[in-house]
Amino acid sequence: MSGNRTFTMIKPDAVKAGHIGAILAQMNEAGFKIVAMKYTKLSAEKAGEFYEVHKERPFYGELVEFMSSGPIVAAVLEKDNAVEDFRTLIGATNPAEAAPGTIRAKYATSIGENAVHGADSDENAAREASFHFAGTEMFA
Ligand code: 3AN
Repeated sequence: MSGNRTFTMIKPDAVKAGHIGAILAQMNEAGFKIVAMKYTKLSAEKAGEFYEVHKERPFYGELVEFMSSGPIVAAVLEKDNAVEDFRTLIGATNPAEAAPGTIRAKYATSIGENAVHGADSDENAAREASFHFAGTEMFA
């Protein structure tokens, strides 16, 4: 995967609050094209595996519990400079610090329940995309 793709999830809090449509529209309006998408639910085991890199962090248990608490939307998005531009679009991890108009400023409720995930590097975007999607489920 080159530098023009990123991976995202609309998290259980935003799904539960009915924000799937508004969040996808904001991604599209910002120039991101959907390459792959699914509405699914992570088991605790799968969520634990996805967030393996955070295993030693104090919030790991809480994060795994939250991410497996309800359905999510997983997607691969395409745009020039996708990873960095998408991080700008979603805003800071803590919604209190997220720039006005960003997805987290609008829809996140706390640092833990922060509405969306965005991959933080091209390498992680590729890893996370293949965690959720087979090659035959991605459409350039
Ligand atoms: P980001 O999602 O902005 O890349 P990371 O990678 O630091 O942020 O954290 C991954 C996820 O872990 C966040 N999206 C959030 O749900 C959760 N998280 C991060 N920091 C905390 C915290 N202090 N307390 C609870 N959950 C947290």
